[in-house]
Amino acid sequence: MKKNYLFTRRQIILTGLSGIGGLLLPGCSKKLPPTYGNILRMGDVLTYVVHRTLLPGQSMAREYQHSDISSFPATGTTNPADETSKYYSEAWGKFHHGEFANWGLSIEGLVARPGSYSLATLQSFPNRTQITRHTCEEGWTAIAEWTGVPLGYVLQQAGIQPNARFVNCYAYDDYMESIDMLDAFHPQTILAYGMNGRNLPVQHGAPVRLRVEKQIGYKSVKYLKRIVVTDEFVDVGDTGWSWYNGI
Ligand SMILES: Nc1nc2c(c(=O)[nH]1)N[C@H]1C(S)=C(S)[C@@H](COP(=O)(O)O)O[C@H]1N2
Ligand SMILES: [Mo]
Repeated sequence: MKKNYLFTRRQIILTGLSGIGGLLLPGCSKKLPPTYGNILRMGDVLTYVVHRTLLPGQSMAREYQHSDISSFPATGTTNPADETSKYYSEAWGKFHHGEFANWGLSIEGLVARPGSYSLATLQSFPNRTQITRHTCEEGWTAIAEWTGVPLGYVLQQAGIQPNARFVNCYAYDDYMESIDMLDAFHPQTILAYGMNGRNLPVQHGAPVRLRVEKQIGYKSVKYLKRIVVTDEFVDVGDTGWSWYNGI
């Protein structure tokens, strides 16, 4: 394993963190997490603004020891090649069949160099290994070791533009989640291809999933297909889950 990658303060300041200021400006509703017209959801925005202005943005999620690693349930989609599933993906099935040699993660949007990153390319980048606790909104937690490349490193490679505010992550099972720049450049936010010292298993999102350790479990998108950097909040509809769920 190569040494863990850390961002310099300068790199972080130079990229999208300027977006946080914009979030607090009145009159740019497309820049704020949505309330879906629901008065209760106003709390989401309040939590977000309070977290992002009062709390240290880059505090680390707790990391554990090898002896803390637990069994780990697989939830949501656990096999995109299942033809009986509503979320069946023929394309993912073909990549899986070819051991993901032809798989590529597309990075698009507000980047100078949009393109596709193969598994081998992602694995050649500096990596980080972390043992963390996953918290699912359904009420369970589990601890595992994850290995991958920091998302921020890949966004830098792609030439992320200063007006970037959100990173939208699309999966082969039509799942989608977005995160802001503080989470995207958080040192523990990684594109994980390894779990507990092995390749990422199918049921946990092979070949590459997002790990967002500072957010609740549903932000950690499995079966990654496309990452789109944008300056506008993309409303993917009301799943009943709050957009911001920092832990
Ligand atoms: N593509 C995709 N990503 C996903 C999901 C999903 O159904 N599809 N479920 C989410 C939820 S709610 C949780 S708790 C975790 C579950 O990850 P696991 O199956 O590795 O436990 O993945 C998240 N990422
Ligand atoms: Mo979850």
